[in-house]
Amino acid sequence: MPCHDGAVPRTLLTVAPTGAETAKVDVPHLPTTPEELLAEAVACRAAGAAMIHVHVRDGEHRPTLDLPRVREVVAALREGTDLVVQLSTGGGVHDPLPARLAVLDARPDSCSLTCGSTNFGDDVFLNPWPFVVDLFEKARDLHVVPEFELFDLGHVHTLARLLDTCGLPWGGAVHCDLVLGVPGAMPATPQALVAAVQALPPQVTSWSATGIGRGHLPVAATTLALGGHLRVGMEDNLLFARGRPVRSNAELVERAATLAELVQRPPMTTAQARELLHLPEAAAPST
Ligand code: KMH
Ligand code: ZN
Repeated sequence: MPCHDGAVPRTLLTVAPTGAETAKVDVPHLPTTPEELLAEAVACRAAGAAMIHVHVRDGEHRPTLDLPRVREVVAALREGTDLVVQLSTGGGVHDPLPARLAVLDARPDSCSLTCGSTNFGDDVFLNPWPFVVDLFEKARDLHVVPEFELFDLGHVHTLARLLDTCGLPWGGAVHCDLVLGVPGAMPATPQALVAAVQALPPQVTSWSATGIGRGHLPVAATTLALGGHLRVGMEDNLLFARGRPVRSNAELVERAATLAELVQRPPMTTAQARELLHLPEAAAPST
């Protein structure tokens, strides 16, 4: 459901700038250091993003869940922007569940919370039910707003089970993100998106979607037509168009903002995003 600004419905644009899968050596402009992440966050904010989905990298540009490093990145993003900071609790496919749970101790505004396991290329992205419940309860205890990640129709069903079993998350907003096109999960097609959206439980207050790879634009266009919000970024897409690599996350946000403007649902501000997610106002950034 879009957030309304007077008569104008608005679109939440989330940027996922890094992910855990792409190596810096293969894509040198992938933002991996705290400085690069902050610079990309500032540029994406200017282009219309209101939330950032963050995967942290170590000094060697490898994915890490090291808590001091995660805290450093959260602090840098808070210091330099007023974006809603969402930490990935998915990490990489080889990250142990306790370390993924511990990410919440960095006290982000939001966290991803994947509602089930899925094949993920050659690997398995593990999210057993007890872990899903632990993550939900820890997020609620620490006042972190979860974004429920749904890679498959079964995950939509599991979200319904979770809400029926555990009640509402902290703040009461139920925001989810449909991720389509991971090899092994639901395909990045309009048909799959429509099926998943139709199955969302009634407690859902807002949803976004992202298509991985070549299904990105069809998914984005269908999402806007259905009234959903958008996630974009180099975590999900390294090609801007056939044969043309993405130059920066900001250009993906710019394109999404243009699409949103065209359908008369312009990007929402960070304050509107906080309202949508039932988050308190951000402290003013120091820069
Ligand atoms: N990197 C994937 C295995 C999330 O951030 O919560 C998991 C992922 C989902 O990206
Ligand atoms: Zn992620």
